[in-house]
Amino acid sequence: MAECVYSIGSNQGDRLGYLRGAVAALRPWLRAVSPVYETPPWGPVPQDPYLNAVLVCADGDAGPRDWLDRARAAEQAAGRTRTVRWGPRTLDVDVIAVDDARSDDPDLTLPHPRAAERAFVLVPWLALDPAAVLDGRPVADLVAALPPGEAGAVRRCAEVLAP
Ligand code: A4P
Ligand code: MG
Repeated sequence: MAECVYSIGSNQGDRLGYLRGAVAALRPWLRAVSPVYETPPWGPVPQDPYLNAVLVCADGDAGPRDWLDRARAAEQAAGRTRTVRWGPRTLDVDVIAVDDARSDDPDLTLPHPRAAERAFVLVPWLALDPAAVLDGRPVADLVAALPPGEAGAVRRCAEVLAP
């Protein structure tokens, strides 16, 4: 397995600092970093807006489990706090896809089962890679298929995560 796409998000405390912490933790494998977007909270829990971004990493020797371990290590390094599922957190690092790998394992489901419906994943990913494909479908098509207003509701920020 060569390439991993991560979604990173924060909606507590120093949000940009937490995203920068994730970039620092994943630096050894980092290949590309999307712009940062401020995004309305998705899901059943009322909470503050998120900052989200997408990272592409590569390592020819790594398998899907290695990428999950690296995501968890990045969350730990940021002192992640989260008490409620889908609730506010300092840092969430989700594995969106690892090459073309498919998995139903609840510990690591691939591709990420909700990524295709999430503007906060798709819009940054498309900005980073206009040719991106998720589970055989162009990310550009997935963005176009989002419910009206969702893609426009995620707003690109001036701040950058990495040079
Ligand atoms: N897990 C299974 N597959 C994966 C995968 N592909 N990547 C397991 C990462 N983890 C995966 O995750 C719960 C369990 O999912 C773990 O045991 C892991 O092994 P978690 O990170 O502990 O809990 P969570 O983040 O609360 O759950 P989940 O399902 O990852 O939540 P989501 O779906 O990521 O939702 N709104 C905006 N705008 N931006 C956001 O970033 N994030 C969430 C969290 C809610 N609303 C949001 C955002
Ligand atoms: Mg998560």
